[in-house]
Amino acid sequence: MAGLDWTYGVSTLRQWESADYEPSLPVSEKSNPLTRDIDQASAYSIVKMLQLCDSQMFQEEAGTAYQDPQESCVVMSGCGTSGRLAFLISSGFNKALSQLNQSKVYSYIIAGGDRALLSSQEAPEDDPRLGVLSLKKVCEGKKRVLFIGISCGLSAPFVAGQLDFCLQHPEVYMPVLVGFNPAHQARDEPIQDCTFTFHSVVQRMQELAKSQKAFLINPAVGPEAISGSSRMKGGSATKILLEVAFSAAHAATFSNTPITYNGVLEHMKAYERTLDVTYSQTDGITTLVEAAGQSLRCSRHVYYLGWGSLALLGLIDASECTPTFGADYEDVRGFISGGYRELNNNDGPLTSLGPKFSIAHEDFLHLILPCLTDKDTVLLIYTHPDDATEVGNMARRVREKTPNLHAVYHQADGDTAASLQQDDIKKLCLSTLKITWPREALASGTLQHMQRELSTKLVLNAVSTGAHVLKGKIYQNHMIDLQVTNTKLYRRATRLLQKLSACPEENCEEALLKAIYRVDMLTVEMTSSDITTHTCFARNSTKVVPLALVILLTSWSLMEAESHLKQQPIVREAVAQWMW
Ligand code: S6P
Repeated sequence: MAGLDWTYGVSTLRQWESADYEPSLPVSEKSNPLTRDIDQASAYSIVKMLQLCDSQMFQEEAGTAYQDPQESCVVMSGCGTSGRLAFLISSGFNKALSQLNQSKVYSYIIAGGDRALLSSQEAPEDDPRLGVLSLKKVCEGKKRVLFIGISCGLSAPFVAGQLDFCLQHPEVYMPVLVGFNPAHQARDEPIQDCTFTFHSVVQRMQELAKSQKAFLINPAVGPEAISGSSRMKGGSATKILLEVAFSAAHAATFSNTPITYNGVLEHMKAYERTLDVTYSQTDGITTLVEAAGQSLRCSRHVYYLGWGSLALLGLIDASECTPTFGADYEDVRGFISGGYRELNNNDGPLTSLGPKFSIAHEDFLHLILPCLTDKDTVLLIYTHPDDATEVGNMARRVREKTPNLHAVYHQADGDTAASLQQDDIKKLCLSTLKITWPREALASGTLQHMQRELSTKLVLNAVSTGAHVLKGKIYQNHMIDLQVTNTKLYRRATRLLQKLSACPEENCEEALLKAIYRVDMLTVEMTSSDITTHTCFARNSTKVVPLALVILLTSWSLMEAESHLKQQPIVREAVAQWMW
């Protein structure tokens, strides 16, 4: 805690809004002044910093018009986290429709298909044609489609392609764009073989928005705690915005509740309270961050064992560690009770795709439990009392192998039913994080459930981010060991190298390519290839950015730089010594 002051003034919270703060970057790529020292912080301070960052989501006045989706089909689409949230939200609202005996109207698209729900598939993000093809497939035979393209950074060509297609077919498609940058910061980089950029699509949409033929929902929610990590606030804000909109639409359609400004505001406030309820548990979250950090530091693992849709948040959080921190899929893994039956994804079971797609609790028991040690951290995620019996059984199995067992559970205030079971679970766990939901805040079962999901997302994002910070994967508040697997990440990596080495862009790109192709001298073929070729190749390279940085700072050969990084596996420390 030493040296950190939690009484940040409004000026620090809003510093990023100043016109001269990192002026060349869109909000979603800026480094957040609040987390500049996150790499040096204790677990407790990390959690407090994340809380401050998350609270920025409620600082802005959205002032956005919410529409009632009356059409026969609502499609949500996005890449990476945005696609995963499209899946989570469409599943939740389809369930709500089923409970009302209504047919399902929500569909999701994720770039790279269903495998991207559980694993990192960053390349398809760059492909607008793939976006259009998948949209056409989902909408076959539909007469009216409300299309919601989600791109936190207003940047994914996959989504730009879909929006462009919608704009060309207004008789069927009503396009909506959700993201978290001002419109003028939409990406303006040319897209291969396309006449449009994300920016030009946004401009066309802005024009049509005047006559309500297109909609943009793009409040700025402040830079991410870890620069560019839109899985965090970007993902949370996507969930909040779309759930508020769809809940209002459901209430209007099925219970004649008019959509009012105040109604929407009340709903937003319920989410704001979700942050308060969650972060009032800072000590408990800190314990989890420390446990997970310790496991990762000694090259062991973190396992999330979840029940219901809370488990899906675990699967999502785990899958994001690969692209975000250059982690191995085994470092942080999620499992869901009921496996693919519970997941209910478009393509059904994906187990045949490889070991990382084994996601059922049975898989955990067969594949992981036999080799579990007390250096691994296991986290149970559930709702009490709904899942208590199964959780108790699982806790006993895990406890036979390791005491490093923890629980995060949600419970309604005053719900004392079956608390004996909970006492048993508590005795088996090293720590239990109980999130209690005040009854007055629980307007309806659905809202309650969505709040619990958001709360779980915040806790797990804190655990996996904090643990990787403690492992030394972050420099200042930048991920230095990111994978360079699409254009956005390639550009981000080059910018980061420029910032950290103070070398010209040209040299930074050259060092990046040397690290990608693992050569001291680049061939003409390498330098004349396009970014897609580089990012394709980079899929099989590790430690690309740290390697490029060491090359830039030391003028060492590639082999020397590689062996230096091998001797000092904590990337932050390996590069930090050259930076001062
Ligand atoms: C970010 C995450 C990425 C993004 C994806 C889409 O933390 O790892 O997978 O979700 O790149 O970004 P965007 O800006 O189009 O929503």
